[in-house]
Amino acid sequence: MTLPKTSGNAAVIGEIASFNSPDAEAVAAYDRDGVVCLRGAASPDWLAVIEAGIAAAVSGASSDSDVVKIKGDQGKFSFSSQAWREVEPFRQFIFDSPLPDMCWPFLKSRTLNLFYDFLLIKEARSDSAATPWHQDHAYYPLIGQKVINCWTALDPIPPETALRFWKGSHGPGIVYQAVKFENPSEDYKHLRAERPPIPDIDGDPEAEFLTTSLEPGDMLIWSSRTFHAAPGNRLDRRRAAFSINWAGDDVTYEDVPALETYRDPGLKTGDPITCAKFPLVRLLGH
Ligand SMILES: O=C(O)CCC(=O)C(=O)O
Repeated sequence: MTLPKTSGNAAVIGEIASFNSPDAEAVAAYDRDGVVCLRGAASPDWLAVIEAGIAAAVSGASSDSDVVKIKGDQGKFSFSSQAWREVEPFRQFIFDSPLPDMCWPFLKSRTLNLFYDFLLIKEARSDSAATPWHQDHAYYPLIGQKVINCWTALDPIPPETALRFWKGSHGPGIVYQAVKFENPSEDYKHLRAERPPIPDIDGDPEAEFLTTSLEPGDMLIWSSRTFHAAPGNRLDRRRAAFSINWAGDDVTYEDVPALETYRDPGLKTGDPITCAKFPLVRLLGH
């Protein structure tokens, strides 16, 4: 499979390991690679619920949202975070669907906390809406390893618009600097300069990359420390995803500058994150 590159010369070489359920083999592949795919994780009925949520979110129900039109592109891209607090269908999907029980095993945690939801829509021909290499964790005021992103495809996602992952990059546990998405050559506004800068991933001859095509309902699960990137959407149709970010029992809050999406004014450094904004969704034995 030949894919357009984010930049540089390294080839994409592997397929993300795929499973039908979060069994021991799937968890072992997640531990090894930092990403796995659960095929058909969201049923057509639950996808319809998410679509009802999107209709509400894009008509103004979600206050933490943004629409971006890059000069020269025909299509816009838009994103929305923490919409579950305002959009009932998103709340249903997060709390009432099989989703939490599908995601929980990957954290190997006594607890499962909702951190935030994220809706990402790249409209048809949002060619320049590329996502640079980054680790989700670089943006979070969180300490701990047990944070995962569970990203459900809402449209068919062929190789030319698929996410790609740097295999095993979660392994060392290092959090690198955050990149400014709109302009990677400028500093991110909450940059933590004490962290190492992102290495030249595409230029690293040792780096192995993983990707896969997705159908609606397929879910990628990755560690918040796994580097990933994605191209813009050159297709003549929407490329959308709804992701839920979960935290486990080794995670505590760090009171440092970060986007309000990820902060709660009632939490202090060292606190467990459970609060109305980051609720506890599962507790072992209950
Ligand atoms: O789908 C994309 O383009 C990027 C998604 C992503 O990087 C994320 O959700 O963290």
